[in-house]
Amino acid sequence: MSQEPGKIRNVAVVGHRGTGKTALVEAMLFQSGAINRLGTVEAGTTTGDWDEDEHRRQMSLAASLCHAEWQGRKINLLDTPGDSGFQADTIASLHVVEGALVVVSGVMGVEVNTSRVWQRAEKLGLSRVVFVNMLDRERADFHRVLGALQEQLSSRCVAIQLPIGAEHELTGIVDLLHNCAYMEPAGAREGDPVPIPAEMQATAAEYREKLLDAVVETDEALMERYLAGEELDPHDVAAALKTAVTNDELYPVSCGVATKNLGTHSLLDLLVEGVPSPARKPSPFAGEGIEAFVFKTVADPFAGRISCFRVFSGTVTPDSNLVNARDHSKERVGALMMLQGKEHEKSDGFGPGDIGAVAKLKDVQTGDVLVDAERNLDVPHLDFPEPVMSFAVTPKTKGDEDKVAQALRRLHEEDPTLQLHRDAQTGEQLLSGMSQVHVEVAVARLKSRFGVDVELHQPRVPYVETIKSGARAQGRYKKQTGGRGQFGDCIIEIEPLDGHVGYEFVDKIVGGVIPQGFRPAVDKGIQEAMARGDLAGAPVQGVRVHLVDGSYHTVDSSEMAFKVAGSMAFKSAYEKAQPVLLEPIMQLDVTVPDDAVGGVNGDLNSRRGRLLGMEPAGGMTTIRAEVPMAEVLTYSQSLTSLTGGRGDYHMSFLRYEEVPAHIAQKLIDAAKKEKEAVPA
Ligand SMILES: Nc1nc2c(ncn2[C@@H]2O[C@H](COP(=O)(O)OP(=O)(O)OP(=O)(O)O)[C@@H](O)[C@H]2O)c(=O)[nH]1
Ligand SMILES: [Mg+2]
Repeated sequence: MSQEPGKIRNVAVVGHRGTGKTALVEAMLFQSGAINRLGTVEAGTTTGDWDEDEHRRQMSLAASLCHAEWQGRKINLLDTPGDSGFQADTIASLHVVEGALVVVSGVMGVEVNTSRVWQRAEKLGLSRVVFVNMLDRERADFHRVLGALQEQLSSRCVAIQLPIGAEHELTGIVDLLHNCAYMEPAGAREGDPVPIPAEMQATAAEYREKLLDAVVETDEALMERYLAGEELDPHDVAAALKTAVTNDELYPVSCGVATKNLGTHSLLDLLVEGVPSPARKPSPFAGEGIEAFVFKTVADPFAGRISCFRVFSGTVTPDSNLVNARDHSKERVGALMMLQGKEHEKSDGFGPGDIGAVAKLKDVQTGDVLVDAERNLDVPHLDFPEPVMSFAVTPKTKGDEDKVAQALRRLHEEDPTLQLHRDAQTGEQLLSGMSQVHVEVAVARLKSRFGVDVELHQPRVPYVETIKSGARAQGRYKKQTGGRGQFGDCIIEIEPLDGHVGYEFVDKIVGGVIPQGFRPAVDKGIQEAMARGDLAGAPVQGVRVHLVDGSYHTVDSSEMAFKVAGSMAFKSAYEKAQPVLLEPIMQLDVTVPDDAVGGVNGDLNSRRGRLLGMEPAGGMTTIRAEVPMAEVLTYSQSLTSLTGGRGDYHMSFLRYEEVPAHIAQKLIDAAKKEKEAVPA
């Protein structure tokens, strides 16, 4: 039956790509007895990375929900992807936990996404625990990494464990809180604690004092006793530590080797003793009746759609009837499932604070809240970032367009940062995502799950055209063939609009030289001509048109004739009004390690970029620049090679600007060639 909230811990395991999160979750599951074999990422046998694409790429692509039992508590563990291309699940996971377990590499220390996810956790007021992993690797150094954590993340990071030995001579860890040691179990379950080895005692005492100093700092009563020289009760210290972690005043730093299962005993103890239970953190909702927040959707080809939810209040039981707070639609909850990676086990209910899953809800989406009765709720906003890069997609088999769109809609349900839309201007289907790998994985899934094959192309840059000066022109359409003729005649004046955006049509006809009924046809004809500018076939914008004069024929004039006249007038005025080509300018924020700043700046210069500023913070620098979109269509590849994969960027549309003459000429020539090749 469902757990009481005080006996639950909800922990998102987060950190930079490849720091060993999945391996560490595997080790905790193994240590706690939830699984019987310690799987490896290499063999594709971990509980967290169960998807085929995850095996192929040796990385987590989505969050996995797992659970372990330790000291009579249920610990829900969310193994999240570290790659920023797959951050949607990481962001959503942080909304349903009280604590974040931040995993860092003992070699690399604080990396780009370590800082990013730390800040996200901070914004959400989550308690944080750090695990310094991979201490068996060459050049791993716990003390250097501890210093980096304190300097770059928070001075309130404090060691709660220490390694015994280093690199390949690492033999165990010291648990400073419990004053004991664990010897390296070489991949077996960690046994009972042993006394701290003699050669470690002095160092352990030194760091234990630092830990006590940090803890009593947060607790006045304890501080008084400590200063009076009293020996502190370990239970009191643990209780004060928990309060400090709960209140975001202290960040304990633990350590070990995930792949050898070293350090997990102490880490599990720390999650139970240090991380607050749901009972100790306030609910973001009203806190009455049933309130379950759907944070993740899995498009399982066999089980159908699976919704993962976190209960904030009440108990969700099988066969209950709930209401979606978003649109008040009714949802019947069928069988409930407790997930362990891809395995599911039937559950008879999830109480307040717990995390569970349910299959086949009607139209529940990620971000929805299910309630038992209608009430007004402030639903937390999952602020997913906008995609940064787009590819044009075309089905390999003609006629598969609908199938592709439908399959991509399903993938979008699973991952909202994957988006599909048609570019109104270029007519292309654009698939946008957070990184090239992100989009490539989506394409692989289209094939493996939905059986559709697509090709990716570089998208076309949505150039536009505009005018730089005013001009006046006449459009006169006259046709006399046999019976009734066609006649339309108008004179227009065009001028640029501020900022080169928009279109305005001003009717200045006096005395009915063109009858009222035909004037909208002139407008229409002009707009049709503007859809494909004569410069490079791009749409024209930023033009105000005055319809100033004209004439008509009582019998031969028609709407059609005035439309053609309007279009002719525009084309001829446009030619005289200094037409130019505009290109989209993007704002680019690139975050790279300090040592890569020179190279990245130089590269941005060669892409016609304008540097706006630089903000260094903790070993990383964020460079802000404006760059033409045409120059950064494949920026992610370049950034990866410039920074060895340690860089990250975000891009958004800023405004349109005139294309420099020499580049514009090439585009105009290319457009001409294309036009000649394809007869209109
Ligand atoms: N030597 C050593 N290797 C480790 C350790 N922990 C993990 N690894 C290896 O490091 C690689 C990455 O581990 P993962 O567990 O996939 O890392 P992750 O943080 O889950 O990666 P993403 O999910 O892609 O962010 C794998 O090859 C692991 O076997 C460790 O403590 N020591
Ligand atoms: Mg992983």
